[in-house]
Amino acid sequence: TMEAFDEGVVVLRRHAVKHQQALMRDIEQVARQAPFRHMKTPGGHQMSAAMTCCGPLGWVTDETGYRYQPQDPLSGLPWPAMPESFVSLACKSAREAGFPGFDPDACLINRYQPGAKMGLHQDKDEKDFAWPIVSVSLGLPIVFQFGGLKRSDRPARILLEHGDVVVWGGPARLRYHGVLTLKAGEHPVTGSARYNLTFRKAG
Ligand code: MD5
Ligand code: FE
Repeated sequence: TMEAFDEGVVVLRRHAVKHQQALMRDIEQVARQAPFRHMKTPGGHQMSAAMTCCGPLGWVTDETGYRYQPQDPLSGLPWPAMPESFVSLACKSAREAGFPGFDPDACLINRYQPGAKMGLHQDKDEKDFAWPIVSVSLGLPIVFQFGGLKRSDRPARILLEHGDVVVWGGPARLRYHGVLTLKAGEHPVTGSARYNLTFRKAG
């Protein structure tokens, strides 16, 4: 089912469920090479979501700022390759949402455990905002905040559940967004966590 939730947003509810085993296996595989870590923001705070990356570029934050870079700062090695299960789901979803030719070069993997959240922010470290961001939610549900182009715009709340894929393009690409605190729970596929994959064309 395809749902045009707001201009530029296409929600493919439960679209990733049929790929859940492959996706979880491949998240674990990436994390063996590039472990989940709590990065530090330039303001000196530790992020409550744990992150890792795969693909040619990975998103990092530290005391010096935010950026994409080809190496994992923990190891100095290139980020793990983007698993085929990730690439095919991201490209197929983008195509269904009206973005043929989407060829992501970065996948950020967020792991939320109970108590983790992400404050309102824009994703604007990528070069070309004409490409969408494709997000895939796995595991425990979370309340997503969908704001406007100004931080002060009051966000709408959307529940994101296991398997939901959202393509954020066009006028939605630069909207403020975040997630509320993850509540404790148990999910048959992910245990006590929520994972979110975001596919980006960064470079
Ligand atoms: C998440 N992750 O659920 C979200 C999903 C991140 C992040 O925000 O930066 O890792 S991505 C949601 C997104 C991307 C681009 C635009 C908009 C939402 N939007 O217009 O609301 O962990
Ligand atoms: Fe974001």
